[in-house]
Amino acid sequence: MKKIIFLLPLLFCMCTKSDESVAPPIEPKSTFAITATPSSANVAVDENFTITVAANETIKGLGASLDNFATGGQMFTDFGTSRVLYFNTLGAKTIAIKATSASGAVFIKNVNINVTRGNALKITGMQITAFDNMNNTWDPEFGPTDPNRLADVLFNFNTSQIYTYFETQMTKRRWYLSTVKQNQGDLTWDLTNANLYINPNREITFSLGDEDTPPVGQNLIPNLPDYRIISFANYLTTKPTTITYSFPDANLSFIMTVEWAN
Ligand SMILES: [Ca+2]
Ligand SMILES: [Ca+2]
Repeated sequence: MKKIIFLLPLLFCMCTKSDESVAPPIEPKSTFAITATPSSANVAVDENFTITVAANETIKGLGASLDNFATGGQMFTDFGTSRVLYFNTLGAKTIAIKATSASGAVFIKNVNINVTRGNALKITGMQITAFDNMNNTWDPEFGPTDPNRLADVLFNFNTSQIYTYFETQMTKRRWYLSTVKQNQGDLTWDLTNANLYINPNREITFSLGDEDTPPVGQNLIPNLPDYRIISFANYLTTKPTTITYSFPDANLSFIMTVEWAN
């Protein structure tokens, strides 16, 4: 930290015309420092881990970021010293932990985590084979034989997620929103490159819609709840690569293509 504090005034001097130069501001000296320790540096998709933060002074503010605070701010809160986190995408992650002391000193500590697949299942494709009023009119502004009357179909996956690094409870949020198949199209989506890795014991909330202009759309699942829960828990031993989900009460069925971990 001392080197950084020294470099900033130096750059300032180099960029300033000599006749306008002013003395660099004197930074208040601080010995405030934190450590941030992950419970494991190698975790699997959807596997919980903790980061424990410790400091040599009372922490008044604490923030975390995956983009070095390019987006989002620091959360000032009365927090514990340990947080449960997880990732649902693969690869190397850098979590920047920013702490502020009671006197306003800031210290940033990076934590590097590598996320591996573990036993995560990968969703690779989706085909809608039936939905309510399929092949009939969802866009009544078009005539009874006009192909444009057909639904412009898209689907959504929600999963339970921790939205910020400081939530202690999971809430359901969007995991994936599909492209739109205009006027039903082929009702088939290649999801190979969508990076849809998920612990097979977790649930997905599936919803299906017709896109309109403006894109508010209509729900294609006619009765409540206007979504259906899907799970892979029944297939842990058989590990099929295609799974058909049918919900006759909603005239809904679809085939999901998946890839199991070895
Ligand atoms: Ca349409
Ligand atoms: Ca439409």
